[in-house]
Amino acid sequence: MAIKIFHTADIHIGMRFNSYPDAVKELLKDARVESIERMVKIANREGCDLFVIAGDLFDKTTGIDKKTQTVVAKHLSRFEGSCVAILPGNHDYHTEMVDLWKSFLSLVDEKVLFLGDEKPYSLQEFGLNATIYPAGCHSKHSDQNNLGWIREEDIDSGLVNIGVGHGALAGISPDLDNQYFNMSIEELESIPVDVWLMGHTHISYPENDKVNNWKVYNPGTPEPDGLDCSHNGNGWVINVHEKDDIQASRITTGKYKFKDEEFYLESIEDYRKIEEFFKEYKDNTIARIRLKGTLDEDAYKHRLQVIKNLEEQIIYLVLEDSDLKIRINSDKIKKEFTQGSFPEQMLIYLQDDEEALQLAYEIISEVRK
Ligand SMILES: [Mn+2]
Repeated sequence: MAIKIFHTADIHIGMRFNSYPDAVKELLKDARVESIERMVKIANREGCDLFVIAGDLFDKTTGIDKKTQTVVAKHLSRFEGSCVAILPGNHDYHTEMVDLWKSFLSLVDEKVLFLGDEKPYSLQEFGLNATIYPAGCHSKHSDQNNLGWIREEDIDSGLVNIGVGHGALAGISPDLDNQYFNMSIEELESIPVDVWLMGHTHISYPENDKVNNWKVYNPGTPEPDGLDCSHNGNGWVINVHEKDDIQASRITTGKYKFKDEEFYLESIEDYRKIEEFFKEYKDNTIARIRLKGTLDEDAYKHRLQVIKNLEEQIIYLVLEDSDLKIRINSDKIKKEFTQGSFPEQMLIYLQDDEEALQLAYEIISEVRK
């Protein structure tokens, strides 16, 4: 009866990363393919029988070159368990018109089972006492999920029954316009399969790293894919000992880390906050930092040195410092304005009210441009 499953989804091979410089773009693109290799190694080490990709292995249905497809097929062929089951998601949906799957499935070995239709897929021929019930995608968008046919099925409770689905999980991933095969946890739980292996939502579910007898799983993407991704990439290892004895552990699978941070600076010492934060992030990090606050002129200029050091430490840094201001003091006023002039008089007058002084200085500087 026992089956050990490695569950991933949303690898999005072919994602372009066009907002990054070429060298960074290539690293991020390659990382998505490499994540397959890494996950297969983990699944082998864990002794998994079944490797499930619950949709969006590919980012799109066109433009995935043959070489990339071949490398993905090769990585999957290294899985030492019995079967690799692949569900089409809403990015790599399946129709007769889509050549991607025809092409890719001609490259994979006989362990790969493509879950392209609404029907039960028995795993007996792979030596596993289990059946998969898929709810994949045949289009990019749909206001209806594909669970309907499974509800009508006579599910044999003597086998391990595995639901594999792709769509927005209500309350967990946003789907405001109801266009991503929306489904609720309650709806999934009401169907008498033993586990649901989901994809689409890019964060991991449930929250705990280890759970017992849990039914609905979503791994989230295995490789972080942008500044809005705050996790390190995950997959689930789900051990179905018996139908009522299921243990699952979340596994970290990602290579790159994205950090989107804001720092408030009031003095030159505050740059330490940045150095401190990034201490643990070395070469596998991409970051955006937004600097806010007000600094004396020398401290303000020092930001360039701090940024330079950080740029050398991590892979790529985006700096947003338009909200970081230079503090206005009497020296600066004297240096910039003619003595006795109206602006000089006004700024001196406002000297004790830092906020008003800053504002007046900005307005005057704007007018002078
Ligand atoms: Mn998706």
